[in-house]
Amino acid sequence: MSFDDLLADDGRVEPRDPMPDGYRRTLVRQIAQHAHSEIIGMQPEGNWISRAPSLRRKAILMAKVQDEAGHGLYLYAAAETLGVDRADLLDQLHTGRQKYSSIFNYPTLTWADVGAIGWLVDGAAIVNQVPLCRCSYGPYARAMVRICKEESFHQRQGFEILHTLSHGTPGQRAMAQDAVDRYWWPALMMFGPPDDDSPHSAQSMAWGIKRFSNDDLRQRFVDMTVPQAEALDLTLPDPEIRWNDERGHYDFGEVDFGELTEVIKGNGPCNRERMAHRLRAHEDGAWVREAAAAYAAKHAVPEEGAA
Ligand code: BYC
Repeated sequence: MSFDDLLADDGRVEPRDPMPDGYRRTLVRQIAQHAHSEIIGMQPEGNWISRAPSLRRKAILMAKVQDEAGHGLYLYAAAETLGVDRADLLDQLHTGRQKYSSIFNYPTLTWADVGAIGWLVDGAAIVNQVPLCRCSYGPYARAMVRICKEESFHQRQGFEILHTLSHGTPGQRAMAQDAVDRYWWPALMMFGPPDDDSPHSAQSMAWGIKRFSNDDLRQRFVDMTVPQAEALDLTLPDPEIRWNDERGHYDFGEVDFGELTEVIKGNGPCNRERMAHRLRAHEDGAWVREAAAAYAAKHAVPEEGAA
């Protein structure tokens, strides 16, 4: 079946199927950015592993951060099915030629930020990623199924942290509110620029890579989150949020997309720190890559038919 017929039939494109160069390039760009986000996303929460307030919280947080490393690996593997090399993708991240999500350039100042990341950042990730389980490219869609299952645990643990804090001492409650105040707007920015300023959306939607536009997903996230904030007894830092009967959605205030542009350009509060840490970790891990390559060479199974 031709590429266009396959898409018209809502079929899945597989690695050996013919595909336009632009489709392949768009997928590599998006999947690589997504993989990079997962591994850079380990840093803000990783900062709190040694300071989690109990052994239980520490064990849960370690498992969550480890899940994110796993998501990065599935996604790099999905990108490799498109004929690119993982080491090259990492090199593009390290030299600033490929991006990662803006959200991970904000600091985690208190324990409540770990709750806010789980609730808001993983919540936004789920809204963005559930439709990607129906992405037209098979390996990406299948990777997203497992990632979304794990993200939903992550979101609930964040909600539970904030629920505990918001029903705790006045100091804990204030800490939870402060974290939500700082993470709300950056979470809305995760969905990308508004539709009118999104250069890739129309083509990605025509190719079935993205199923919904940036603004539609942002609205969906607001609609899902407002009632949850009420359940947490916390407020969202936007006086313009109110239910609109006519639209059947919550109205909300203007997102500062100038801030998103600045963070994407490298001028967010933690961009330099995140990249420096990533580079250091990559250099420190060189011996592991060398050892793994030596082991693989020694234990390589000869291909069938080879002498
Ligand atoms: N941050 O035309 P647009 C996670 C870039 S992982 C940085 O709308 P597109 C999690 C965009 O790349 C979260 N850059 O693009 C992990 C493009 O630049 P280039 C990551 C952004 O691709 C650990 C330009 O702006 N999730 O959730 O159609 C712990 C124009 O944008 C951002 C994914 O990656 C941003 N926020 O749509 C917890 C999901 N927004 O490439 C949680 C998969 C836009 O032309 N990705 N840009 O240089 C997507 O769904 C889409 O790529 C996006 C952007 C909606 C992000």
